[in-house]
Amino acid sequence: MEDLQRIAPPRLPAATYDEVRERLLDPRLHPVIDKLEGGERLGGGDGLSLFRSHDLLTLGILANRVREAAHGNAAYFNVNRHINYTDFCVNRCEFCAFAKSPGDPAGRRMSVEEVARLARPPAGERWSELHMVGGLDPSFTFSEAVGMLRAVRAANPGAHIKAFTLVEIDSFARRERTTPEAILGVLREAGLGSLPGGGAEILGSEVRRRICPNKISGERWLDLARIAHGTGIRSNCTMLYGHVESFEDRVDHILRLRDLQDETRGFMAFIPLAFHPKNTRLEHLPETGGEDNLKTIAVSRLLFDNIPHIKVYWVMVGLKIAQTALWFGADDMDGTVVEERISHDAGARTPKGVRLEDLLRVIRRAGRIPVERDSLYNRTKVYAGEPDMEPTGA
Ligand code: V47
Repeated sequence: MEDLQRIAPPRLPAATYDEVRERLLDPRLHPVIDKLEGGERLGGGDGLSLFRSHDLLTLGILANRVREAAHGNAAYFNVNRHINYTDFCVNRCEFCAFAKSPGDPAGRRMSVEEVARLARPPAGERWSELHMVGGLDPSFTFSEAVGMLRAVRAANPGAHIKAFTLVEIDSFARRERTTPEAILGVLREAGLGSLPGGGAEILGSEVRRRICPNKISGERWLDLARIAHGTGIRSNCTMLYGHVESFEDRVDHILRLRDLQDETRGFMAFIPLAFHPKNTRLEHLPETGGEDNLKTIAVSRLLFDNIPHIKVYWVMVGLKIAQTALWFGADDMDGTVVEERISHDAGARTPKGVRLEDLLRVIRRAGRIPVERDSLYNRTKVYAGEPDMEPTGA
């Protein structure tokens, strides 16, 4: 893991493992603490003990130790914009409120000109990253995707383009009757910088059968990530949690990603995505709670000893939980986003985007140091200075 101690040393000394043991509420965590102290990798059983525990503060202290050992007091973010160019999708996953069936008058696909217009920041603003994903839209051809990338690159030459889920890459390869390697090569030449982490959902086949039966399998998603990393393209990985999955499914998902990361080292960040039920075919399910959101961040940090960054996606859990998560294992908050649709179509009550000043305030008020990064996690600006600790709001 990166050593950021030099730039952003922890402000408080981390609790020793003996201090953690003294305050432990859940004795089932003893073996996990022993392993962490001994530098031993946690296994599936440990992951389950952690997920099953309500000793949230212990989970937070343990995850925070790992987070601070790697990243000190830094909290990363970027200045980005999301663009969802088409909501038409043939997959029609049960958890998705964003997708429309091809031909549905409520759906919309943007023209290349419109996407390029959105990619160009207004005067006085800048976006260092454009995050672009869409549904599996049969009317959107691969050559149009390539044209879109070229147009976006011309409209905002300085921005890193993080685009297309592995599900879209698979669809392009099948429709073009070629390999994912060939698709990725053409996209890279047209301006693709990296791949976002969407489409992983829960990798296990039983959950997939229930929530996304038409989507590529978990094995295929992992194969595609392996292929992308093999071509030198880095990516993120996600986990959609809080629907029909069990803790076993979550642990299995995380360990499968961890195994692949041992092989490729191509994942930059892991992002747990909190399920939003409104307007989906799983609307009867409750929203995730703050306890689960913080726990999932903490357990992810503890199990992923090989993925450098754990991103708390403020769009899906809210700025207040995201801020708190900076003490529960998260070191990255995503970005300014500008216009998010996937979780907002499913009832998210967060703003669709935030201003840079808001992100800085949230991070500083958590007692962390805001560090702006590029899409490959190079630090571009450290916003040093003592945080304002007066308790006048988040
Ligand atoms: O793959 C869909 C999820 C993902 C819902 O790589 C939902 O930096 C919650 O992957 N409730 C897309 N989630 C978003 C995504 C992402 C977001 C931010 C950063 C990055 C990154 C990637 O959103 C989908 C799916 O797993 N999703 N519907 C829903 N109702």
